[in-house]
Amino acid sequence: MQATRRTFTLGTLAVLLSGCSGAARFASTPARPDTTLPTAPNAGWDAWVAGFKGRAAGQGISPGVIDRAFRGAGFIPGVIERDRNQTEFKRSLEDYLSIAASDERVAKGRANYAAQRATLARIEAKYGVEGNVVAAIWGLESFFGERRGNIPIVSSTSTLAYEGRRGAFFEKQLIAALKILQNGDTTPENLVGSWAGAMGHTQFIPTSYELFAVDFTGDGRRDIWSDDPTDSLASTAAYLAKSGWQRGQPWGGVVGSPGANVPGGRRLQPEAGGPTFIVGRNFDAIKRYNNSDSYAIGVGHLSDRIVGGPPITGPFPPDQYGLRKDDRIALQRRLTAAGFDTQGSDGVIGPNSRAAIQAYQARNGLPVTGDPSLELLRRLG
Ligand SMILES: [Ca+2]
Repeated sequence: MQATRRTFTLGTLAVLLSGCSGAARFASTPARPDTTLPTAPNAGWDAWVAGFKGRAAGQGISPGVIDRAFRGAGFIPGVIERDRNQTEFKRSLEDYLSIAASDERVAKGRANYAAQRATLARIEAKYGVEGNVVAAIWGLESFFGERRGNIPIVSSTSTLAYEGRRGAFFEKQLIAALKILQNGDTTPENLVGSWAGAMGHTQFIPTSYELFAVDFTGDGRRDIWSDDPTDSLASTAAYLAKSGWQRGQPWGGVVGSPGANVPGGRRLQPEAGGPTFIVGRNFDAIKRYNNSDSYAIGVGHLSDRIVGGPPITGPFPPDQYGLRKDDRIALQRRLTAAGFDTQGSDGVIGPNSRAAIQAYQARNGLPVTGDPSLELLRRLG
């Protein structure tokens, strides 16, 4: 289940909230449907829904809840498009960490951690999960609530159940979503999330919600969709606690760093030529949230940075083009200075950097590949 989640996250970024929560401060604004992914008439989906309604009723969902949930719902072609365009492309750990613990995310992490300190302390007292770790997951999953997604979940999950690559998985998500509505935790209008059904500040899929979500504000609703992140943060701590989190123990760290002093820890070198980590049970608990070494290292590292820890400097191996991070940063700066804007210089060669390289190549009569190279770096020097 969790292996499926990883593809939904980290791409997907703070509302600076004061330490006090409450209905007055977080007056709920109804979610507006995502106009970038509109529904379209689809007779096959209609027929599928007709059959699904019987199966949902068979699982105890009331006809009234089912009818209301599907009122206004529809097939979303854009969701299928995104599902099909998912590539198995794997980022290097260095690139991943550059994004997961970017200067902006670390700064917002510190501000949000400070703003939520009282809430996070109460959550830690109840679930035994440190607040900086919960804040790090919040930062990776939704950029501290900024990117929660506003695609209607009944439409997205029914679209994927009908025509996606993992139909049975998404039918389960849809049933779990209907149970959320039946339970009264939120309304059909507010039941929104990412195109792949991940919801709220920490991007729970409906079945994870069913297992782990908690009401921490005390209003009787497990409201992870609210602008107030309290229930989401507590639900995340509850998830980690049930996954074996050990309070007071480091997740791990680069060999030789203080974090590497993990009782019962083991060595992990994700990439040849890259840093070796010592990781422990808390690393494994984070992987239960999202089954990826890079994700767990990213959460652990961001959690350290939020409370003042230093960056991981490597050593990391050069990339497939023979460039190290300093080279990539220099390339981005030189391209930008030459009038080919890479939209920042974080050392990660993404679509903006590739477009800038292509524009430079085209202008200079070079083969237009979009690929960085040491030769290009020298040319621009
Ligand atoms: Ca609540």
